[in-house]
Amino acid sequence: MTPDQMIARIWTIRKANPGNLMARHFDEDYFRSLDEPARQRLERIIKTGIENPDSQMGAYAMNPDDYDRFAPMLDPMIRDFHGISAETEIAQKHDWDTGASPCDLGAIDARLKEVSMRVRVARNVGSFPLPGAMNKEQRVALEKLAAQAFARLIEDPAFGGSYFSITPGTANEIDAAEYDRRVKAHQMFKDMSTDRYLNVAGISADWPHGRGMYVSGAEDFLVWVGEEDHLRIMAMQHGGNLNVLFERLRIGLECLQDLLPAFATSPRYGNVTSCPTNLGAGMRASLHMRLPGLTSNGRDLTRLKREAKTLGLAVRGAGGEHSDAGEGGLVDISPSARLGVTEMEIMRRLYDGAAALWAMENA
Ligand code: DAR
Repeated sequence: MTPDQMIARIWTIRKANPGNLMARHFDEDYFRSLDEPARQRLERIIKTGIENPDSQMGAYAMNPDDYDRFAPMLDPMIRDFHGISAETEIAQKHDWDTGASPCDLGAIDARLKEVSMRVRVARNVGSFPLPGAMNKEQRVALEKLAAQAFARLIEDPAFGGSYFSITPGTANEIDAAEYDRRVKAHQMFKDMSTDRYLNVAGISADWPHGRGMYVSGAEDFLVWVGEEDHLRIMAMQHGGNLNVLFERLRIGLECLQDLLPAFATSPRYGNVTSCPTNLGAGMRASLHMRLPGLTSNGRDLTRLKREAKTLGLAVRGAGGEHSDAGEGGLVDISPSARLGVTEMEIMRRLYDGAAALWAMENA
């Protein structure tokens, strides 16, 4: 596709898919002001949004410095998605003081002692390209680095556990049956080669090489290797006490930080991630709740999404991104904000939002 053909296609997408932030903020003069190597780099970043017009963001960074190198194009998209005005200075701050503010949903209602909670952070090792631009050797090399770190975690009684690789021929390789079992258990990530957004961006290339998952002995601390980011580090528990959940993540994250090369960070955007939607804290905190009243028993999420949005929450099915509500109105709710908010603000918003939705459900 020539530059003129690409630009014409973007204008068509801008009209037909107004939610596509890449098309909404594409600046032809800026693009044409770039030299050929820079144009090619930017085309790789926005290719997913061109070939998938229904994209929300429509771009994935290929290298940690893309966010600064292509700020005239990416910053307006980032501000639009994260709700940050052009006048506001972006300077990501961090707060992991998990004991400062009690957030125990079980203390609100005993029935909330059973909610399933998960909080994950995305991290990328700064000395590698981001997943969209890695070759197979780099993917396997990164996995080897991560597996060495996990070996140290496995020796630690506070973690223990195992590392499961899906890279053919590796010592920790699991077979297809075990892989499927772990996916069904909501532990391992799904086959990325079926995701058209990730395929176009190159993020799912070389599947399944360089991919795997660490699971702690208690199965409450997991690390995905080689998914949309180099690492997705997560804690998962039942019970409603968000302080305990976040503290588990904080401890595990600090251990990994000490065992791995430096993570990619930006003074403005905080943790650097493949997708601009994950910048900042790089955190998605979520919990599953049964809200049959607010979802017409899972058949219609319209009202719940409307109410949740006023609380700064996003709603999706319990089966992950692009899934429907589960039995009895089982949904996944999570704070939308990730950039410009600290980890503790995210925890508080999840707690306050879940409490408010529970009150609406039982009004
Ligand atoms: N397909 C991408 C998804 C954006 C948010 N979700 C992520 N990063 N998993 C889009 O631009 O729509």
